Amino acid sequence: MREDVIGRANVEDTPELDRYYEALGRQESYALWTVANSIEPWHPQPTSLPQMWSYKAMRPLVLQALDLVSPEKAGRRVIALENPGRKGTSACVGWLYSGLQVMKPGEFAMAHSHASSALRFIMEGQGAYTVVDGHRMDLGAGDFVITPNGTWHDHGVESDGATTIWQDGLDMLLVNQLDANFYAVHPDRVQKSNYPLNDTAQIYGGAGLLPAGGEAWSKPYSPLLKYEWGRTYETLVKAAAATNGSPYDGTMMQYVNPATGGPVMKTLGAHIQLLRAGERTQAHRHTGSIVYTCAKGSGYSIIAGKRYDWSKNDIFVVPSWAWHEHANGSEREDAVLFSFSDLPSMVALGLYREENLNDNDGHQKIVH
Ligand code: GTQ
Repeated sequence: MREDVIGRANVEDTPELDRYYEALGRQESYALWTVANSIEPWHPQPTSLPQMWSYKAMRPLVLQALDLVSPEKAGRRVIALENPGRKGTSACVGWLYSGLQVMKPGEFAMAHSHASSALRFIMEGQGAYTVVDGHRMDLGAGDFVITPNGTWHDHGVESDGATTIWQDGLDMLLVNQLDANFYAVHPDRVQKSNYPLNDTAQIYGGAGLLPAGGEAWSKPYSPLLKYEWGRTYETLVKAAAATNGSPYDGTMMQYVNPATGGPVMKTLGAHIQLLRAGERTQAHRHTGSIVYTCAKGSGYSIIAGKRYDWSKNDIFVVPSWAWHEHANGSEREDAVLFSFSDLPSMVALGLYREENLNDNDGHQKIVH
């Protein structure tokens, strides 16, 4: 890719150079100027596309898997989301993976661990649970739970529960790109529960309170493993009453590690944002890929100039550096978006950048 710009590679092909490139190739080498403009783009050039997955369309397909395959054979019964611009990479957007896991009452997925970090957002069901390093948690719709890098985890649904669908989010594709992934199967099929039910939420999920004294939390992830929907929504509503929020994100809060105030895990983070009835945000863009799930209400987002209308449990993605803005379509009900992202990785690596759209009242032009 030649560019007629000073400081950029602009070398025309000649038969002599072609022969030279072939000789370099035979020595497992190449001339930088043949690829320099592509591998040093002026700005991020994601091949991921904005995309929305309608829950109404996905749900029957996900439920169909219940009769087609068992979790014993599948390991985990998950229908994963594939970005149309990234076929064959298993990516939902960027290097983020996401899928919809389904289990019926009495089923479980075997205990395992990996170097990638995972998180889950519960979409529907009853009686689901997950066990993380011996901490058992019950999970209901809207709950958010993390299974950080290296922790043992197994999941299931109690026999008197209801079929459960939850969204998984993992950083495994990024970890694989970095050639740093490991996987292990637990010696027992399921972990014993070594602590009182929901103990981490009871101990670390309080109103700005942390255990005094004792052994300080030193692990590189949040000691609070489950963030309950009830408290989350209540906090959002209270915050929305006390602040105008951000012009780009509405009233947005980060799920944090209460011991540090930082993201829940080193590589993956998650946010929850409330758009008041009728609220419409302005456009901004930043590095980092985002997967959004509508947790309540309905509305639309404009991503890279195209409008996506969403309602409960619809999932949509914003690739890195894509302009995006959100709107609550209702004049009466608030709308809530859950999202997870690789923003902690971007920040940790010093790669986070952000820009606001200053034209057109901060709104994108719709591209048809
Ligand atoms: O339960 O950690 O959707 O390892 C894909 C891979 C979930 C999990 C997925 C996984 C998990």
